[in-house]
Amino acid sequence: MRGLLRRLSALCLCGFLVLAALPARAVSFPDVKPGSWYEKDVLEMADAGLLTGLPDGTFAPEKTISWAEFVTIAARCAGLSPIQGQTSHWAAGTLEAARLAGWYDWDELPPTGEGFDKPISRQLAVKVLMRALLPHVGYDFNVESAKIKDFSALNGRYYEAVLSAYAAGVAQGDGEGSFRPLDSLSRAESCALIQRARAKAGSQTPASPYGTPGPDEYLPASPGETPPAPAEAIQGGVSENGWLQVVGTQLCNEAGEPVVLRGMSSHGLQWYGQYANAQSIQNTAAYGANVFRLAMYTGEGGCLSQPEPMKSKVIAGVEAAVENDMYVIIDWHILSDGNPMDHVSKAEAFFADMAARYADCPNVLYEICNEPNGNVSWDRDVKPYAERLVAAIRETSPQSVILIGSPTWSQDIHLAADDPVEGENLMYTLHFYAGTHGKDLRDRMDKALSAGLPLFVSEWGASRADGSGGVFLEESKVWLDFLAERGISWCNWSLCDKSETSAALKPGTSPDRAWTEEDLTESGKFVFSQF
Ligand code: IDC
Repeated sequence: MRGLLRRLSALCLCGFLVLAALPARAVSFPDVKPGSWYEKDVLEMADAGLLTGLPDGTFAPEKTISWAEFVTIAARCAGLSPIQGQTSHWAAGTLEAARLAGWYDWDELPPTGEGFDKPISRQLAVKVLMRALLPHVGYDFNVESAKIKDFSALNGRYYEAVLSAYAAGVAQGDGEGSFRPLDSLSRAESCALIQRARAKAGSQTPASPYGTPGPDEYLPASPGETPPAPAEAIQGGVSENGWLQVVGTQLCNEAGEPVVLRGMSSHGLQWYGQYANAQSIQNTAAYGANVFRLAMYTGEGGCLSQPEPMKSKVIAGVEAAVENDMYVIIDWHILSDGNPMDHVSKAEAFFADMAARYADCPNVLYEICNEPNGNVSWDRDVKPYAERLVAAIRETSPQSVILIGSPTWSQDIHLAADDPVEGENLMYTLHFYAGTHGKDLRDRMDKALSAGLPLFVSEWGASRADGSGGVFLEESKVWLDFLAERGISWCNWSLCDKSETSAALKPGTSPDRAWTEEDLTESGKFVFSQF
């Protein structure tokens, strides 16, 4: 009886009732005007049994589409069947199936139902649609992001979905070229979006469930032309290598021999600072790491809002690295605050303090701006910032290695190569995520190296660029081989137990004891085996 009631109420509530079981017929709606821009898409989808109008027989093209409506249509398009839902909402079963298929995450729409009838944002609609119908579309980050006028408004979590949707021709900007990621979509706009995805999916092999890439989608790219590799790069700790120096493009030890640093980056010290303690850092050394990166976020509750506690964390982290004979990177982790110039005076004061404190300490490297992004340029912002910071550090630390970022999350090394900062022992950071970045970025690295730019991969992940997805171990291996051939040093994101695939530790792992393989995630096992 309850089941019947539920089904009946589902019938009444479902504005977008799916009629897949009924024979195709020509549908019409009084408010879908002949000749309107959406007429064709709406009627085709109705004819295909993917949607109907509202109970009053209208379609309501201008009405905002809800999560439940959008995901229901996407599920029908992808052939995803409902499962047992967690509430009695008419779409609960479909939403549960979609969530478990990885079309969206728990925090984006909790299964408890309070958001089911709320508008779905454009970025989430695109994510759901791409994962439902076109999970393997690749894209060139620079090409696609350049198409989006308001790209800086887009959260990094949605790059993959939105950029691949642009690459596939599924997402298009509004009249002004903006994507407006947080705005809602009308029902008519949704039809246009879904129809473009269906057309594109129709011309491809059938979609497989998100998260299990087809065999040829992520084929490892072969490394490009290799510039001469360093004769024989050595590892080892600080007692063996002493002060580092940059010779040509190569990081070298005090004796001038090529050296490679490999190790972990912390996650945000304000969140996962417990894994930057002496025991955890020692645990990475036990697996062969000779460097540790201290990611001191500036924004997001980091040192701009709590300078003293964050500075103490950094100092404790440096001490732990020194005890373990490791090199250590002090990272000014700009992220949501994309332009380093925004807080240049604070950065100068911080690094001046650190450089004075560690003037005699060969362990320390300074990374002055994690990832410039958004409305930021090399000439106008990052280079002048780097010049000021290099000057501040050099007052007391004439020879330490300084790592410099570049626009587009430290990927625009070509801009730095064209116009590098003057000085000794300067290197440029390149960040990559194996599930997102591939051969294009490696080719760019080779070009920059050929132009004489010293590179340091101070952050990379085996996940996608949003820190989750995958893990992409084959792609990671291609990347690490590429770096090894070129004697390039790296730190992996990240040493923490957060439930995201880039994390090296399983949830709940104690920072206060030695670790075994059992404590490591898939990414952690792979990365620790590569030190
Ligand atoms: C991510 C973390 C994630 C956190 C997010 C926002 O993995 O848990 O919620 O930052 O603070 C970067 C950044 C790095 C990102 C990482 C993955 O330097 O801070 O960490 N990433 O998205 N650049 C590219 C990817």
